[in-house]
Formats: sequence, C-alpha cells, structure tokens
Amino acid sequence: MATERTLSIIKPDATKRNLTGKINAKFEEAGLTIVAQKRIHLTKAQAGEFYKVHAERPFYDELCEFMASAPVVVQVLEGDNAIAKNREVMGATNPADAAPGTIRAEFAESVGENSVHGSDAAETAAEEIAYFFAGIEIVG
Ligand code: RTP
Ligand code: MG
Repeated sequence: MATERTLSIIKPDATKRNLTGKINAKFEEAGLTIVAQKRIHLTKAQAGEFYKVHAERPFYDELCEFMASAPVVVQVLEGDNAIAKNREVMGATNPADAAPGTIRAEFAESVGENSVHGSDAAETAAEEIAYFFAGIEIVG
C-alpha cells in the first residue's frame, strides 16, 4: 500500500461544539497520522476559492457562508491509502446515509453542516494541501 497525504478540514459546526479532539481520535484510531494542523478563520472569499469546483451548484453560496462562519481546523493526514481511508472514516456526505461509527454519522448536523472535509483524489489532495500549508509546516 502507498503512503499518501490528504487534506482534512474540521468544519465550523464541529469546532463550535469543541469536537476537534474526538474527531482527531477517529483519525488516529484509523491509523492516520496528523502531520500538520492549524486553526484558522476563513474569509468567505477564501472558502469560495477552496470550494470553487462547486461554484455552479445551488448550495455554493450557503457552503461558503458556512465555512466562513467560525474557525476551522485544517490538517494534513498521512498513512497507507490516506485519501480513501479518510473518506471512509468521514462517512457519506449526508449524515443520514453515513455508516455507523463514522464521523458524520456521529457528529454531523446536516448534509451541509457535516463536520469534516476530505480530499477526494490524489490530485485534489496535493492542490488542497498546497492551498493551506507550506512544505516546512508538514512534519511526517
Ligand atoms: P467535502 O468536499 O466537504 O469533503 O464533502 P463531500 O466530498 O462529501 O461532498 P461534496 O459533494 O464535495 O460537497 C461539498 C460540501 O458541500 C456541502 N453540501 N451541501 N445542501 C446540500 O445539498 C449540500 N451538498 C453538499 C457539504 O458541506 C459538502 O460536504
Ligand atoms: Mg468533496
């Protein structure tokens, strides 16, 4: 298996409820190592740039408002198959469809306010990590 890195965001609904530690425990229990992490407060423009792939979707404006509504914790997770493994630990986008034990099943409030983001492919992971972190901040 290949060691990969993926970009994770603990979203405003989760930081507001002090769930960072519980969510990080889920990552670590799954064998993912947090090799970089910082708490930031995105502007709506920064959230919009990050999620620009969704610019034409009906939920885009609401998503950008939400992501800028409170601090987030951005992090780089590393491990075997980290991109797919993280998506598995996160669970489905809509918490109603998320498998038991996943972060979204346990913590998400709705399809929009769903506690975590995770990169969906190797190319997006590399782009998203570079959006938030300099190489010197990632300590594997
Ligand atoms: P993410 O990018 O945040 O990891 O989530 P995802 O891949 O599971 O889902 P995606 O389709 O990429 O959607 C990005 C985020 O947009 C919000 N969303 N709201 N109201 C809605 O119907 C709706 N659909 C998506 C969610 O915050 C979702 O995670
Ligand atoms: Mg996505």
